[in-house]
Amino acid sequence: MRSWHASDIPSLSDAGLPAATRPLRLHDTGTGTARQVEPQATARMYVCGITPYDATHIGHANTYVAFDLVNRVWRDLGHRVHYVQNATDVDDPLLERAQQTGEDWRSLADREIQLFRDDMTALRVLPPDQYVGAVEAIPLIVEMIEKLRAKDATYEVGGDIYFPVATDPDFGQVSGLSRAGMVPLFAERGGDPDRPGKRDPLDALLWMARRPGEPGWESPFGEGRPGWHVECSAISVEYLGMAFDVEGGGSDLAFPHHEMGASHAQVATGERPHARSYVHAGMVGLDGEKMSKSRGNLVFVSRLRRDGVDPMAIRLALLAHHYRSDWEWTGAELESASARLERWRAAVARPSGPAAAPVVDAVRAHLADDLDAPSALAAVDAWAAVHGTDTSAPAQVRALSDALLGVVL
Ligand code: 5CA
Ligand code: ZN
Repeated sequence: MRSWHASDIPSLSDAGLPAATRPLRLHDTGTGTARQVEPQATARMYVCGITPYDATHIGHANTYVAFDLVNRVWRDLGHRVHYVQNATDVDDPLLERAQQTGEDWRSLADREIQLFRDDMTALRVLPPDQYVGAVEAIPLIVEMIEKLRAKDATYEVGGDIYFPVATDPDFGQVSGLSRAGMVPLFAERGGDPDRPGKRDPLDALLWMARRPGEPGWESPFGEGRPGWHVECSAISVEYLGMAFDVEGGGSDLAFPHHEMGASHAQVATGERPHARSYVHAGMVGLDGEKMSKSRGNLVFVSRLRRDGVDPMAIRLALLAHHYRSDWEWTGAELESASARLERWRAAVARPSGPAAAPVVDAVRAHLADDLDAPSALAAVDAWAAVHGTDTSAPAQVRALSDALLGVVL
């Protein structure tokens, strides 16, 4: 599928600033520790994309802005970044929504994906190099299921194909959860632990035989559609290979989604790990509950934009929270972000300011430390709060904010 427009990133060295040196450390969910990610010249990242209905709410935006920081920090360090994202353009919740409203599921998905592209462009989230829909990935998905079948890592229940988790000795390492911790999450997040005929309640659906009234595609296992986890597993392995640097998404994807995807990939290829680090953003809530399409308690980026809110203020409101924290969206978030944006804009519009090198160093240090954006913003606040005599500083801080924080002043 078409990705979206990449906003320009100013070069900090052209702005007269020194090169970045501090490697990025990110919190890895499975080990529960912050680890240095050590990408090669080309850093490789996969971030799970939207299921295209009710896009783009503030929770989605928070997750994509978090991984956009990873992308920007890597680029600042001189890496090329190979970034891949999917869109789950056929799945149960999308089909259910289309059925409820009587809309064709394809037009619903197309419209929401376009809305998402527009929101991401407005928020200056750098686009993936490959933006891949589940439907267009069906041949890749079938190929992965065939590989699993050849390794005796599939079985059938009532025409549907399952993956036995027992075939992956590393199952559990992505989320770091015990079995007792997994079972309730599996049921809550789209799994079917109680289905009769499964060998293990946690075994994951790879291919679902076509149900009446639903779309289906021909495959060696009969007409049907792909399960959810194998979609991201197949797309990531096809475009990035194994042992790519970061797999990302919101914390609700750690289990079962990223756990299952890793097991599928590891068993299908015989290589490990699927990703070197599994990184998860916190959940944004509204009125005491996780913001989610199924609950309907949503604040949309497009709605805020239509109401005249500056997308850079939305971005600053998100960056004011550490990406791993769970937090609640309120109108006050936006007010303080808008005030901060005004202060920063006023400061870079001055003819001179305090020297930029210390604030550049501070922003880089905070972002390298597991993306501590709130501290990075505080460093820019401190710079903007005082006057100075360095005439190159305002342009340098403008370039810093644009390149590393994605906030155009
Ligand atoms: N299509 C799948 C991933 S393959 C999916 O989870 N789609 S989604 O539309 O439900 O979510 C898209 C991304 O936004 C995921 O990374 C998810 O973890 C994240 N997300 C969803 N709700 C929230 C929320 N309330 N706060 C933060 N992130 C969220
Ligand atoms: Zn995914």
